[in-house]
Amino acid sequence: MTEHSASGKLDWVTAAIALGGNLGDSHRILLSAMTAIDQARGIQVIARSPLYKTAPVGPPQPDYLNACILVETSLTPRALLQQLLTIENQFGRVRQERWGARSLDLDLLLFSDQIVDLPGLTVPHSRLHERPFVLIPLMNIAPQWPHPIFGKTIAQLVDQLSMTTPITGVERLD
Ligand code: A4P
Ligand code: MG
Repeated sequence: MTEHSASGKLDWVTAAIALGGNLGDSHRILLSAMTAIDQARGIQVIARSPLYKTAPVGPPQPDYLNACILVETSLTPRALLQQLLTIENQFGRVRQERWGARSLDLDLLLFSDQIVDLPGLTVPHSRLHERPFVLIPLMNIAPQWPHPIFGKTIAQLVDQLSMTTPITGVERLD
């Protein structure tokens, strides 16, 4: 099927990406990573959330900076994730413990309205709907995007989450 991106580019689709980091100069690293993503072939950044200071989820570790971006891309989900992993490595990501401290984590959150379940690639990201440090930045740039599995928009997922757990530890930096 032929797809159009939000701006009408033929065969380009819109995707959402989360950025996070809590090692080194996270402010500089996140902004530089956004630039690197924009410069990659077949990817164009069309919206950036502000940066948010967030309390760590997982083992004890420093606070994170988190943000989300929307991109238009002509890549497949697999090729887009591969590009993100390459950029993580350029920024010195060393994988140690799961959910542990990292200089740069890039997660592919949403890829058009597609559901992808392949070895090493799950889209929508499997924890997207339960993580305030992802949902709050994403709501800033894509409140009406429907989650392809749950059928609820990002704003509705935030409402739903805040009914079960008060959303704390996500502070917008401007
Ligand atoms: N993978 C599969 N699907 C995807 C996808 N949609 N996007 C695979 C990205 N990667 C995907 O990821 C492990 C493997 O997941 C990848 O090789 C890829 O093939 P990873 O980045 O190496 O491992 P990870 O990040 O330690 O684990 P994971 O499960 O991605 O953790 P999260 O969910 O990213 O959590 N607290 C705050 N406040 N802010 C944070 O940003 N981040 C984490 C990491 C923990 N606590 C945090 C934060
Ligand atoms: Mg990750």
